[in-house]
Amino acid sequence: MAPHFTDTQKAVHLPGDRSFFISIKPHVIIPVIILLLILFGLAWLQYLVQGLPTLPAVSNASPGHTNPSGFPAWVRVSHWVNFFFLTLIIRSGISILMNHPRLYWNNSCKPSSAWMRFTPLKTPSKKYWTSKEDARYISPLWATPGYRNTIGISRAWHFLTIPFFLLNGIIFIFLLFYTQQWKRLVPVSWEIFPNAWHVFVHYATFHMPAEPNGFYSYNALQQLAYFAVVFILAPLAMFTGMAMSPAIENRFKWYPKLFGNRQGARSLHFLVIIAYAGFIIIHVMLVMLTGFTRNMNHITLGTDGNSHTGIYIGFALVILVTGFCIFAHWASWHKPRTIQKWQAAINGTLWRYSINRLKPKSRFTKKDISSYFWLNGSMPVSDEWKNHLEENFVNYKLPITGLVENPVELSLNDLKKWGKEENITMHHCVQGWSGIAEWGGVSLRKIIALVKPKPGATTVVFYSFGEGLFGGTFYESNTLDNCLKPQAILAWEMNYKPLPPEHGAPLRLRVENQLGYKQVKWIKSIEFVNTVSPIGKGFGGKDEDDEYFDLLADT
Ligand SMILES: Nc1nc2c(c(=O)[nH]1)N[C@H]1C(S)=C(S)[C@@H](COP(=O)(O)O)O[C@H]1N2
Ligand SMILES: [Mo]
Repeated sequence: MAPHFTDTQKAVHLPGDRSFFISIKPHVIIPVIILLLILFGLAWLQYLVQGLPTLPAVSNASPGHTNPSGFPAWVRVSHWVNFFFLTLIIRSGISILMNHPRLYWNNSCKPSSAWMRFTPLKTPSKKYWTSKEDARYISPLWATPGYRNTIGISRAWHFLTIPFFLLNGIIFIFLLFYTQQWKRLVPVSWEIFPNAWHVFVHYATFHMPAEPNGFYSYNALQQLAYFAVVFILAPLAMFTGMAMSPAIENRFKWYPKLFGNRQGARSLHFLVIIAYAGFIIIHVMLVMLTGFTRNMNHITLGTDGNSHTGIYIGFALVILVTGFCIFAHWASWHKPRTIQKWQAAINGTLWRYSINRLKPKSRFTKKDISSYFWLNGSMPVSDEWKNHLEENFVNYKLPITGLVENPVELSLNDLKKWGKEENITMHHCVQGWSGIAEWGGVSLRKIIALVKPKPGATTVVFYSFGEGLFGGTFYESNTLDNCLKPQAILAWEMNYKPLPPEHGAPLRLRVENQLGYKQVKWIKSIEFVNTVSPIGKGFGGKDEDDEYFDLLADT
C-alpha cells in the first residue's frame, strides 16, 4: 500500500511529529457549551415539571392518497450516491484543512488569533516559519489521501467529487418536487417547530418517542433535520466554498462579506462539515435504534418488509465505499499524475471558461492591510542571490527572453522608470490562509508591450532564485492572458516599503486572480513560451510538477 518514499519525501509527508491535537478558544467553546446546557436544561425542566409533552398521533400508513409512501428507486440511489461523494468530500476536506491547521474569523490569519487549531504549536517556533512547515500530519484512516502536505492531491479529490455531488443533489431536488416526495422533507406548517421541540424533549430525557413508520412520514425533528441537510447545509457548503476563490474574491469583494470575510467563509465551511458529521452519526444511530431491519429495507430495496436483505445490501455498500477510500489512498500515491490530469480535464476546463475570465478589481484600503502575513517558500541559498542582497540589488538584472521580438535585461532602476502601480489586494494561499497587503511595482502590461511577444506566445514563465519543497529551481507559469489582467504587476514594494527579503526581494509577481503559489518570489528571469512541456517536468510550474497543483489557480 504505502509508497516508497525518498528521504526528502519522508521529511515532507511523514514527519517525526505526527501527534494529533485540537484546541478551541474559550470564547467559542464556552458559548457552545452554555447553549447546549440551556437546551438540555430546558428539556429536563419541562419533563420534570410538566411531564413528557404529547406528540401528534402516529399514523403507520400513508395519511392521504396524495402523500408519498415508500422510497422510489431514485431516492434510494441518490441517497447512496450522496453517501459515497459526501464521504470523499469530507475526507479530502480534512486533508486540505490539515495543510493549514488553523481557523480564523479575520483576514490576517495571525496564528494567535485562530479560534480553533489542529496543531500543538500556538505560534510559530522560529522567525522564518513557512506555512508548509506549519502543516500537520493526518492519518489516512481519517482523510484522503492522508499524510502531510498533500494539498494538490487532496484538492483534486475534493474538486473532482464536487461536480458529481452537486449533480446528484440537483437531480434529487428536481425529482423531489416533480413527485410528491417533497412532502416528506418540506414542512408546510409552523407547528413543525413546537412539535420538533417536543420530540427533542423526548430524546434529551432518554425517552424514545413513538416513531411514525419512516416508510410514510417522519417525526417533526427528523423532518427538520433532513430539510436542513438538503436545503441549508448543502448550499452553505457550496457558497462558503466559492467565497474562498481568489478569482471571485478579488473581483467581487462583497461576496465573502456575506460570511463576515474570507476566513469566516472558511471557518463556516468547516462548521458545515462538523454539522454533516454530527448529522451522519445521529442519523445512523437512530436508523439502528428505530427498527434497523425495516429502515434498511426502506432505503435499499424500497420495501417495508422484515427480511434481512436491506441490512446486507447496506453493509455491502458501506464496504464498497470503504474499499473506494482505500483505492483513493493507493491511487493518490501511485497514480497522482492521473488524478491531476482528471482534475485539469474536468475542473481546469470548467474554470477556464468561467471564473478565470473574471478581471480582478477589488481595491482594499490602507486600513484593511494585514498586521500579519504568513510566509511560504524556501529562501534562496545561492551565492548569487545572497550577493545581490548584500549589494542591495544594485547589480541585479532581470532577463526577459523567449518568444519575444525584443528581449531585454532590466535593472531595478530601469523597471522603476516605467512608473509604479499600487494595489491593495488579498493574497490567497492554496493552503488556506490569506492576507491583505499593498504591492507596488511595474505593470506586467508595460513589460509585455516593451518586449512584444511573438505570435503564438501564450504563457509567461517566472523563474526564481529559490528552490521548491523537494529541491530544484522554483518556477511558475501564468497564461499571457492572466498576466494582462488588471493588477498584474512585478512588485518591488510591499506595504509602502521595499520588498523584504523574506517576501521575495528584489521582485515578486502579483497576479491577483490566482492563488499564492503563482506569485513567484525572488524572481531571477522571465521567459515567454508557447508551451510549458519542455520546462521542468512539463506541468507548468514547480508545484504542478512536484506537488500536483492545478495549472490554473482560480479556486
Ligand atoms: N520562489 C518561490 N516563490 C513562491 C513560493 C515558493 O515556494 N518559492 N511559494 C508560493 C506560495 S505557495 C505562497 S502562498 C506565496 C507566499 O508569499 P509570502 O511568503 O510573501 O507570503 O509565495 C509563493 N511564491
Ligand atoms: Mo501558498
